[in-house]
This record gives sequence, C-alpha cells and structure tokens, in this order.
Amino acid sequence: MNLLHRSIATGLLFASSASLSFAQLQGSKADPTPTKHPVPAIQDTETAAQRDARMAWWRDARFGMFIHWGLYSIPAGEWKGQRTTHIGEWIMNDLSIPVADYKALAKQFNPTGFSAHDIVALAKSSGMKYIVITSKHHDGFAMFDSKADPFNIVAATPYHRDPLKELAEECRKQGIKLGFYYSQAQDWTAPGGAAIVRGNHDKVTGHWDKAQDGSFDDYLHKKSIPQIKELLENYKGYPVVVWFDTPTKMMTPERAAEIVKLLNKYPNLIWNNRLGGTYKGDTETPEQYIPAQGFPGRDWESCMTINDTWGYKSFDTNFKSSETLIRNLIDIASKGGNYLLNIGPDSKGIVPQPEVDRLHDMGKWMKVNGEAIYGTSATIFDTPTGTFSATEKGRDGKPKFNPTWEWRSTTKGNKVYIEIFDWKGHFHVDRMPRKVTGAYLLADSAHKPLKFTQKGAALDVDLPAQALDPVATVLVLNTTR
Ligand code: H79
Repeated sequence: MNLLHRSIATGLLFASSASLSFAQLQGSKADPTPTKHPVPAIQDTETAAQRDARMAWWRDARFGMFIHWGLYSIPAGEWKGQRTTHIGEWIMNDLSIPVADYKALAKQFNPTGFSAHDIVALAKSSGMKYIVITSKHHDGFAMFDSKADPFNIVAATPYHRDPLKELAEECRKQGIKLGFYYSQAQDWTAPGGAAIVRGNHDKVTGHWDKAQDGSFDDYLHKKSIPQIKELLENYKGYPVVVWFDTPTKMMTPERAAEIVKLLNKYPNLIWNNRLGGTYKGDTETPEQYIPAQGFPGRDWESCMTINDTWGYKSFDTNFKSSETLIRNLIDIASKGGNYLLNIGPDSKGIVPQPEVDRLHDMGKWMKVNGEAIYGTSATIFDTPTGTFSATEKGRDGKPKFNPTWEWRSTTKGNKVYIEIFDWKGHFHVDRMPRKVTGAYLLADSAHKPLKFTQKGAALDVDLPAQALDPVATVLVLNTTR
C-alpha cells in the first residue's frame, strides 16, 4: 500500500471508529484509539500484519553494528591537554569548546584510512546484519554530502568524499542493511540548535557560546529537516533505519510531526523511539544496558559500546572481553531484542584493533552458532537470569538487574536452543514446557544424539564432560508442542 492509500484508509478508520469490525480492531495496533499526533505516523495507521512485514528483517537480524564517527575522533577525548571523563563524542560540550574552534577541526579531517569495503566486510564477518552510522551527531558536523549546510565532510574537509555514499554502495554489494543515526534536535554548532542543559552552560538553552543562540525553528527548517530529507533521498534504497537521538524539550509534537511527514514517504522505514513529540516509533532503545525482561510487546534494541565511549577516545582501553560481548548478544536474543554494538573509528577512519579482534571472535562464534540467534524469539522458560539489586539503580531508574551466567535460551519453531555458559556436564531444568524429541550440540557437526529424560515437568540432558566452546555451547532441543 502506498502512502496515499494508507492515509486515506487511516482517515476512514479514525472517522468511523464506532463502526469498526472486530477484525479491523484486531488488525490495527494494540491501541486502536486515534492518536493525538498532529500527523499520524506509520505505527498509528498500519495493521499488525503490515507491521510484522515491515519489522521482519529487523527481528530476524538480531545483531547490528553501530558506528560513531565524526570530527570528535580528532581530539579523541583530549583538548588542549585536558581529558574528558565522559563519552568522546561529547567533548565539545563537556569541555565547552567554542564553536569556531571546534568547526576548525574540519580543515584537518582527512580520514584516508577509511575503507567502506573493510568496515562492511567486518560487520558481515562478525555476523552483523545491519549497520547504523552517525550521519550527524550533536556536534552538528554532517558526515555526508549536504547541500543544506556546508559544515560537512565533503564541503568543509580536505577529504571531499561522502563515506555514507561509499558505505551504501558497499552494503548493497555485500548484501547488508544500512541505517543512519541523525541528531535531530541537539546541534551545538548551528545557531538555534538545542543542547541538553548541563554544567555551567546557560540554564535555559544549554549553550556556552553566543554563536549557538538563535531560533530553534530556523535550525529545524534550515538544517535538520533538509538534511533528513537529503539522507532519505540520496542513498538509493537506504537508509532502512533512521536512528534519532536526544529529542530534548524542543522537539514538540508539532515539530516532530514535520519530520514524520517525511518519514511517512518511506513505508518500509524503521525508526526508533527517540524522535520526540510523543511519537513512540518502532523500537525501544535501552542504552548501555540489557533490560531484565526485555520489552514485552515492543521491538527493542540494546545499543552498547565495546569500551566506554561511542566516539573514538585514544585513552579508553576498557574493552569488554569477547566472552562478555558474545554472552550479551545471547542474553539480548533470549529476551527477544537486538544488539547494536558500537565501533568508533579514529580520525584516519581506522577501526581500533581491539574492537576488530573482538568482532572477529564474535564472528567465529556466530559462524557455528548463529542458528541459535538469527530469527529466534525469546525464551520459553521462566527461569530467572539474574537478580535485582536492593540498593543500586540501573540506567532506567529501576532497581539494577545483575545478570547471572548459567544459561539462556532462544526459540525458533520446534527448536529450543539452550546457550550454556556454566558447563556442568549435564543440563537440568525444573519446568520444560514442551515435549522433547531429540537433543544435540550445535557445535557438533555430526549432531550426535544426546541422552535425555523428561520426568513430569523436569528435563535432564546428558552432556559431554567438556564444553565445546568455553564461552557458550549451544544445546539444541527438538520439541513438539
Ligand atoms: O550517541 C551516543 C550518545 O552520544 C548519545 N546516545 C548514544 C547512542 C547520547 N546523548 N545523550 N545521551 C546519550 C544521554 C545524555 C547523557 C548525559 Fe552526559 C549525561 C549528558 C550529560 C550527562 C554523558 C555524560 C554525556 C556527557 C556527560
């Protein structure tokens, strides 16, 4: 259905909601009441079946690459001898760098080491099915060819190339999806751009330089919306995801609606819950944490860093282990979510080697065990996967969830996968909700049948003495329901 048909259908639906048939109600969103959005978004108008079709590839993918790359990779966390203690892409804000000084970085940005081919190949070999790259972060610098604003990689740097275009070509060639992150409200170098209020910055605007002052609506109409339009129009079939961030209080329903009008022209597009203006978008976006129970009834994606920064910071060497990263991916899949794992290329466009090494390890695991991740749905077990802290709060403000690492489970049709971390030479679960008809290890290419017994609700499986993979060995259960 094209957009015109969709909005006509929606208009009718909303005009006569009293006469909706039960089938129509079932086919529409969980909440069939008309939204108060000034412009209805696709999520407000599509049927559940249309939504399932639109989200299908994303739900199957389970694992994506986030790329934070921009001018901030030049200071790499340090400005005039001062180190930021926060995330690298926030350096301009954190160290109150004047607009003119920050913009001057563009003149020295020449990332000759960037290879779209290598980055796409890295994502693919790691088992990732999509890439989301920062097209413009809060610093306002566009990493693409923009006619709407000259502060961009093609017009303002000696590099003169559009990495988004090169990535789009490579993604098309290598058969992987591409999405764009765009900071729609925060923009610290464009007059009128928003800034989160913090530190000793202006208590109302969040600004620290007069050059940042101006009309937000002018910023929206002269930069943000035109650039979003460029991103949607100029990359032939991409982006398939638009990843908004930090709407701030400036992104009112009326302003967000102007962006929704653009998004609605792309009926296959997926966009997250950070547009603002009360639009819920398609996906929940827990940042730097894995929710205890996922988001039942919602699509969701944990975005996380490999070390502690998104944008490259030369002195951040706090890299998570491959074991942690692989287990995080499994944990997320077992709760029905996606893992958007970040890399931060440096000012030459090179991906830090410790990040490459970890992604290679993940790829090795996925090559053998990907079947237990892709296209799966959440666990069918009610076994707890950790405990809630009595004292600590998590990033969502709720009691912090501390995972334990015995095992997780994912499901696909009649197959139940048990990803075992803590290998004991046998597997036991008190309540197995299905009848098991066979068991084997995914890493055993012969799929040698394992002995198992089901007594009452309990299931016991005999396993070899040694794990086939110390990080996670996958037990496959064939079941009937
Ligand atoms: O792009 C990455 C972050 O830069 C971005 N979202 C991810 C994907 C992000 N922007 N804002 N936030 C996340 C949340 C705000 C964090 C803050 Fe702070 C806490 C702003 C001020 C205090 C972190 C710590 C940034 C500066 C100090």
